[in-house]
Amino acid sequence: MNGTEPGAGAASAAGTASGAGAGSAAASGSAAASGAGGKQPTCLITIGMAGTGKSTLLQRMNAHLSSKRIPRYAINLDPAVAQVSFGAHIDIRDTVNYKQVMKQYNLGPNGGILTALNLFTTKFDQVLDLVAKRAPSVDYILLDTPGQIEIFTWSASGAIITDTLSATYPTVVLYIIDTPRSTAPATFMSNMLYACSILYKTRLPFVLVFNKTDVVSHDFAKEWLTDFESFQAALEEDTSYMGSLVSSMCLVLEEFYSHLRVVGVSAVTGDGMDELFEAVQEAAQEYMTEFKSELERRMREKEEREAARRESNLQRLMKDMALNKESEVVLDGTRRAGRGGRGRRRKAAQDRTAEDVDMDDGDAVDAAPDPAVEARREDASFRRFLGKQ
Ligand SMILES: Nc1nc2c(ncn2[C@@H]2O[C@H](COP(=O)(O)OP(=O)(O)OP(=O)(O)O)[C@@H](O)[C@H]2O)c(=O)[nH]1
Ligand SMILES: [Mg+2]
Repeated sequence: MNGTEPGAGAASAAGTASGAGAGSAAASGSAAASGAGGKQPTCLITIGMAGTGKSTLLQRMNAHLSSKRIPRYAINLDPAVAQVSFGAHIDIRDTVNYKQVMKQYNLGPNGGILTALNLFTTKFDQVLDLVAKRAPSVDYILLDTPGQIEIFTWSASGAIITDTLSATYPTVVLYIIDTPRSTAPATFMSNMLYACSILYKTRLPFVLVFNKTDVVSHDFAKEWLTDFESFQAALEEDTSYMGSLVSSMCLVLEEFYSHLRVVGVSAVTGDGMDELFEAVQEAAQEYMTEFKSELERRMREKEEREAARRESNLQRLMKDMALNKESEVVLDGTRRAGRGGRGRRRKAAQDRTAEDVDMDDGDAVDAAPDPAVEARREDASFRRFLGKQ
């Protein structure tokens, strides 16, 4: 991981365009949000099954932004890609060699990619540091991900990536669909179920991006998403045993559909880019109005739970210490010698002090540490320690 500028023209565009960003960004519908901490770029995470065109679309988005002189920062999270066609500022392949991961952990390609990403996310705080340095001067952070969609449905790394980014930046998921491959109702439904589970897991604003519209228009999908009966009609032609299941799933997903933004694009021809960035801007706005407050509520709840846990630990500790203090009062020296480690150490210290004082012909009892003072000191230092937890 180096976080250096990409070699291609994108680098110079990103670097030089930052000053011009404001005006041109507004013209193209830049979603850079400004909050209390200054301008915040919008994170766009492309997620989708293998071969749907995520990397090609990212390259297209990068070129689109570059043509409008909008500064952006690109991150490649696919360890298995042979060539990164957009200029990645951070590339997972600089940090993890997934082929070696496969060998070392005796994994197949899918397991290798998943494990490589898991290893990389252990360093994600460093990635965030690099991003934070450039964040004030860019409008978008673009992330390409591998086609192993399970990363974002159940793997730990997916949650770390989406949670940490969305905790700082307005974050939008672009769920990429291969339009020509989704024309069969059952395949379409299966794709929607994936999209739904990703939305459920990430809880982030979502744009459904129907890619490859140069091959097949996404009009059929728009119709199916908004008109239940037309989807039913398509299903009736599908006589497979899945028909009735898909039909009932469709009803369940109606609510999901009602919150979706849908756009059709072609990563190859560049069609639909303006619509895509308009949808992104709306989604980023939704992050600010709905998701951010929900996220902050979840973080507040977590902090409250932590504070309650600390307080309860402290109470238990105080109780234990109060018991110890009572013991100090009632127990005599002989009894103290039989106590646990701290009591023994304190007794030894007292004995040493007594010996020292004896040598000076002083008063051993006066020189011994006052248990009450000591307990107060311990008390204060434990409070400080728990405060840091
Ligand atoms: N016709 C057409 N082909 C496309 C489009 N977008 C991508 N492709 C092609 O689809 C294939 C897969 O594209 P990628 O961008 O590698 O897909 P990906 O989702 O990144 O794939 P993985 O990284 O393996 O998950 C390539 O052959 C692309 O040229 C498009 O809009 N139209
Ligand atoms: Mg790819």
